[in-house]
Amino acid sequence: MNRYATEVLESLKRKYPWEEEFIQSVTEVVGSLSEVLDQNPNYKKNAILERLVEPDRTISFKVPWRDNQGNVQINNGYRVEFNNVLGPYKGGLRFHASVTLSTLKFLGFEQIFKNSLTGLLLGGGKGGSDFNPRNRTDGEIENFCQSFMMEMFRHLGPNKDVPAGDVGVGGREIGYLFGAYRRLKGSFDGVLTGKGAGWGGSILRPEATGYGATYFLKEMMDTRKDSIDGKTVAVSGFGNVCWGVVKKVNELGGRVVTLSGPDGYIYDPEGIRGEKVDYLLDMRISGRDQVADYANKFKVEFRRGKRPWEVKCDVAMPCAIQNEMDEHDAANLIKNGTKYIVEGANLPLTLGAMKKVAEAGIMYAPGKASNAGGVACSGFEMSQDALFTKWSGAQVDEALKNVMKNIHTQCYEASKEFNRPNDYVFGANVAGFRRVANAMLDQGIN
Ligand code: 2IT
Repeated sequence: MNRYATEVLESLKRKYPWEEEFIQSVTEVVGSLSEVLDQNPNYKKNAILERLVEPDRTISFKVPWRDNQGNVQINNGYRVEFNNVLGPYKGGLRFHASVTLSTLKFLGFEQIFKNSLTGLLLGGGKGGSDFNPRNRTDGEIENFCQSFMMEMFRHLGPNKDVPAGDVGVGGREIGYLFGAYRRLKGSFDGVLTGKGAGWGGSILRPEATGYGATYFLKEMMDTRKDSIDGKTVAVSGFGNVCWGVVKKVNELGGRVVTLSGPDGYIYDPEGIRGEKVDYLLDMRISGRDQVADYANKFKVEFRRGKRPWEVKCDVAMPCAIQNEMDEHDAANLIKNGTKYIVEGANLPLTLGAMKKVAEAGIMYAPGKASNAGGVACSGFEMSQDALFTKWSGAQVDEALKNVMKNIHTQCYEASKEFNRPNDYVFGANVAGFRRVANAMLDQGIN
């Protein structure tokens, strides 16, 4: 690695040794930047890396709320406003028991480059809470969201910071959060994305991440004169991203054979189609957080405590959570002849898995490129809200396709430029970094 990048990384490790996930994401990005940093000494001279790895500000607050038993519960809430040189801070809110500040710093850092790749005016941020939605009632979710927004609202604004959903935050939660914001602020602002289609949301936003990832897969396959038609796809997760992938893969003639949850995975060799697709939505809203229900309902195999990466598939699309595919899983996929890995989640591959996959020559799309369709559609939602207008589904889909095609081209071209053909990790990091770093140079030290 270039000396400057190494120094910045080492100093970060000394400063935040406990922020493992954040260090992992920075290591992943700066590992690609040696040539670009060598090429343009202005980056070092202006301390671009040092400024990029430190969030503009981190908001941390208490979220007290009352549960159905009448007990007072306390959770931690956060918003990491990382970088806004390319637009308002933009990125999801994650409600999950595992959420820490390190998780949100890693997600916020990724988001800067992802949002940069979309070509839209979107800065990078992320937020959330260690609130665990599992087995909570609708009313409890509402109480929690209202309390969360009681602090969060003062930091938001349509040109300032615009959160969205992420793991544990879907249309229902965005509804409660938006209602609370609107009342507290006394203003109807386009301040959250993923809103209901009837009150400022964009058509196709729920599908956009999964559709976008599948469009990215298609672009990659096109470079090899290959196609999704007839391919077997293993997917993890059972949430929003997974649901979009299943729908689009079906439409393009592929077959999705797995889903997973914290309890294990299901194997449905005939493919997840028809009413089974809609059942994904029922599972999420049930709050039970398990996929065994699918196996019981449709009489398919359930493998408890296992991950889907042991099945034979042409394409693997991890759509659940960070570090859900390790070296061992990657070795299994390689052994089984998997040709493509496309990330729907953020950083689902460990650094070890990424290394294995690269060595095996698998076509591998990192999430900051392949899952950017979600935030891109959020960008479209912001444009619609700003003009008090509404795009048609066809218009959104066309714009989404264009963004994904353009991200693919940027990755492909950047990897070619530095003689690393088909290295999409390298290409995504370089292209994402250059746009944001050049904007920082243009805008001076701040
Ligand atoms: O990881 C992500 O890109 C998201 N959770 C979506 C962010 C957004 O602002 O739509």
